[in-house]
Amino acid sequence: MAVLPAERDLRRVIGDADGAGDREVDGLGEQELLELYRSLVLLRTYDERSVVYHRQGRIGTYAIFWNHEAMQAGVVHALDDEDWIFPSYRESAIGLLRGMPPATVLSWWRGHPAGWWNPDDYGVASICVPIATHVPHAAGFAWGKKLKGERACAVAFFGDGATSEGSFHEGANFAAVTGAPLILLCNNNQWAISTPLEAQTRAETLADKAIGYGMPGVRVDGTDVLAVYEAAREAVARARAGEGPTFIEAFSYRTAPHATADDQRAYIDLDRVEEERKRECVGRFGGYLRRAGILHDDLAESIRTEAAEAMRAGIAAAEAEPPADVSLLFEHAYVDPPASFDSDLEELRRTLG
Ligand SMILES: Cc1ncc(C[n+]2csc(CCOP(=O)(O)OP(=O)(O)O)c2C)c(N)n1
Ligand SMILES: [Mg+2]
Repeated sequence: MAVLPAERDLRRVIGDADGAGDREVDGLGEQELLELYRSLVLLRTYDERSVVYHRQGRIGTYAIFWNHEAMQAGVVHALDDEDWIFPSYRESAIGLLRGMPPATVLSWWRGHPAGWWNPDDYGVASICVPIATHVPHAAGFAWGKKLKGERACAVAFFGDGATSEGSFHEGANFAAVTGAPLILLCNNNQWAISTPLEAQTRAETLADKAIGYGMPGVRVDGTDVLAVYEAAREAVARARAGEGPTFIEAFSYRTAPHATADDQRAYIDLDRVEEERKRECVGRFGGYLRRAGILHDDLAESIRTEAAEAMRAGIAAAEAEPPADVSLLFEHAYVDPPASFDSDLEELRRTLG
């Protein structure tokens, strides 16, 4: 297999605000472009409402993904339904693009068992909170698909910080050696909580790491949904053709706190954040569609309203779930429960009143 040199230039499809440089993507007609826009707005609405629900005490700590929507939607639209997604906490709501109800994801953030979906129902694995530990899971899963002669591929989402973890290395190397049909989607938002990218690596770009594994590495503008889509579509085609994994570095800048528990004023330059927010991904794609005459105010408003309605119904359904029984904390932990199991549970029930 010939290994392409990792590309240092950021791939872009969407041009400037004045339309200079706008390109078209082969095979994407008006309907597909609007579907992509709907997905972006659904994710954006989910994210913005979730911050409000957190402030209102209706969900727990929440990992904000504002301005990461393009890398998530761009990839999902390049997949077929049979392909699997392995999300990190940053892609918690990616299942919405596979028909998962908002109530399910909101329940997950409420710490309620109604938020535990069956991965098989959506082709979406459980949300992975430990950094990078799902990369080997995705690699093994993809290899399994190859061994079975199935057509499906898998994509693992992880951050810039994750590339410093042993699990990332093991998963990437394993996928390369086995020729697994895997897409390694690195969300390079240049921060791992308060650790900046320059403290993370001496590599000039994260895509350069792909060379060491013997796989192609490409860099795309992570706030350009069409550039992400195009790169993901190429990676999927390689995977299906038996050419193994691809590393995609989706480059952006984190323009929201790491999570609702984070006060980024302690370490980030807020002027830079303001600057970056002006190029946020939903507005950028909206501008592209308007310049192409595909999107107009009424349509944009109805897409926003539809997403807001879905969230209103979602939080109502999540809050209508009866509280989970505390015995769940103990069940499934042991094949043979220890002798103290029953009295421990009794004590917990007494403590909780
Ligand atoms: C194995 C492990 N170590 C540490 C943490 C604590 N932690 C949570 S998020 C995070 C930063 C990860 O940054 P990055 O990979 O860039 O992803 P991002 O949050 O920017 O999307 C860390 C260190 C963890 N969840 N898992
Ligand atoms: Mg990061």
